Amino acid sequence: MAASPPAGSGRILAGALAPHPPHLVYAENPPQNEPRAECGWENLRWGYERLRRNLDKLDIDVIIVHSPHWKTQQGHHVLGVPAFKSLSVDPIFPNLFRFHYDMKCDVELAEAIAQEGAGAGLAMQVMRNPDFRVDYGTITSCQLARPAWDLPIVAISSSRVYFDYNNDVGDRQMVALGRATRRAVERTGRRALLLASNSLSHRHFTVEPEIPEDMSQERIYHHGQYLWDMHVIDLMKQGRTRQLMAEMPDFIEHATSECKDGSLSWLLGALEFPDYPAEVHAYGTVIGTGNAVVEWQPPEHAVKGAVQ
Ligand code: 2X7
Ligand code: FE2
Repeated sequence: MAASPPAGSGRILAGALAPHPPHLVYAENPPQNEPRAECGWENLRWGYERLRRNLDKLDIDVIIVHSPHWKTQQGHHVLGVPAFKSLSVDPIFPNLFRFHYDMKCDVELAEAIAQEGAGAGLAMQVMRNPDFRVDYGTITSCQLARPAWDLPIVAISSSRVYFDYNNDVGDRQMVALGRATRRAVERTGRRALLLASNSLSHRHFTVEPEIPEDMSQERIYHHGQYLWDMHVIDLMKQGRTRQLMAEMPDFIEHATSECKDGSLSWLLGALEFPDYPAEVHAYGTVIGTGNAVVEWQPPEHAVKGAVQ
């Protein structure tokens, strides 16, 4: 970043649940991705288009993304190198995602998040390895929310706390990390967009169709998980995010949800548990997993005429 904005003037302009199935990037055919697709998963991709139209009206200067696919064993890590350029290959779907990324990072804000998190008793690390390969969850959510790659990123890892302890301990840490993120944004004067990169229900097919984008093969995997997804989305639409947090440990277990990696709990903590309605842009499955594109714009700086 050029000059640092005045301290204390920062705020979160918007937050989004921005799921990262690499299939969505594959289906869009951006020049950075090597494989070519005919089409696919339009419902979700058009939902992302609506999200982008809303976000483009905001004066955002940084994107902070929490990704389930940068898994760190010891605490929560943030990227602390000014730029990364390399090839990201999805380990499960190398046929769909071979993406040449070139991204800038906001190291000052990353360090502020690490400081605020440590001050709240969390184990925090700043990742300083310039050869580090950025995970596909971070890249996919950023590409779908802001394909121009014109803003610096802060990427936050998914610590194993849910797996080492339990869902309640995991959620408590992620809410604390969300609040630490908010304090860091305010202290450093940033105007931030926050992306929680996870899917909702996460049971998926074990055999890929011969043509990955053959939409006659895409469907809800399990009715019980679908009902959970609808319930969770309904709570978001009603602004009942405290109830959503209370039910999160059960949702994670019953729907094998990717929320177990903490991204959504982090976002809700950072947004101080919105009681205003979320804007749900899309819901759809990708290899049977449930994915929703959801936007929260705090009412004090919501854009008039946003696409609803
Ligand atoms: O990482 C993912 C995911 N969360 C959901 C669907 C398909 C692929 O990758
Ligand atoms: Fe994932």
